[in-house]
Amino acid sequence: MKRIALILLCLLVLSCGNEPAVKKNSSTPKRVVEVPTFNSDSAYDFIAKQVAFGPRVPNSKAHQACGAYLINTLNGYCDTVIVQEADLTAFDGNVLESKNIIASFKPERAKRVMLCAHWDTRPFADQAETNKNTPIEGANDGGSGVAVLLEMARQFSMKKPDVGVDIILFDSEDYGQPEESDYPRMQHSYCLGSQYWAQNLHKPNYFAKYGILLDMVGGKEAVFTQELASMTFAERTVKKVWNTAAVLGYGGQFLFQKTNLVVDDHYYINNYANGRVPTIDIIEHDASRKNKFYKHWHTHEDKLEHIDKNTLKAVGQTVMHVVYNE
Ligand code: AHN
Ligand code: ZN
Repeated sequence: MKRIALILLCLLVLSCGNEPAVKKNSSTPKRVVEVPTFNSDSAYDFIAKQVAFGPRVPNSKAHQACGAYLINTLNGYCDTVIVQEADLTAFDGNVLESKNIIASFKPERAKRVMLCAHWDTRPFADQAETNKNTPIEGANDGGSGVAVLLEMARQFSMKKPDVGVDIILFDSEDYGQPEESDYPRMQHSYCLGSQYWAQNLHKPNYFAKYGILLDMVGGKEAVFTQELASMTFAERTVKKVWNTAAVLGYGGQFLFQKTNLVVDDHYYINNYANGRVPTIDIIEHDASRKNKFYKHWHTHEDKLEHIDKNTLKAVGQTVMHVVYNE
């Protein structure tokens, strides 16, 4: 009997000492997150789908149809979709029936990130030599950013990131006044949808840790530099994204090189939304060109055939890695 009591006592002592070898505290290394693979074939198909509607110029049939397609597609992947409608007056007096599309994962989560792109395309080709007044296909300028976000939404639907995510597709970004224009000069004629959103948030107290804008992210051998407004308002996020790209092997496309201001959607988000969403711009920078952007920028050559899946992959995988690690 004594012997049994002794064995029981020993077992008790042993089981009490059976604590986990590593205590969970602040010194525990950061958790390792499995990041799904960004599928660039799927992203490419999302560009093809948009381009097939025709140029997505505000107030056109193609714009209307593509908007419906984007809302429907995001509804299939995300928890909620809010459509913010606004009539926005362009430099030429046209009132653009605009739709900002806001699709969310975990809309109740306080900790969130915002990812955005513009979905409309330019009504002119003012950088082209001929037919400057006919619209562009906008495979890269309009199509690519949206497509990368749609593919990310598809991935998020299969494996939700811990952080809340808002994907915002801005409208009426590219109806800006051409340099040669007979209309009186209008200030801030680009980015009408994001200007409206930044001054009329879709939720009154909307806040995100940071925002990432994707613009022209499908060009062959595109390089992305550290643009001034991104560095001024969201330097930590620029560093996080560029360091992540380097770790993933995309350092050849994400250059640690500082470049001049680009007045893009992020500029208005940073300036008008009271620092609620410090936002960076991932936009192709071409040092060899006077316009500094994608080589087919605002020409009729901005077509699907010039889209490079490797660039879509570099951007999509990098941003996904950042999001899943929040
Ligand atoms: C300007 O051309 C003033 N900003 C560049 C914004 C833009 C146009 N992104 C794509 N198309
Ligand atoms: Zn453009």
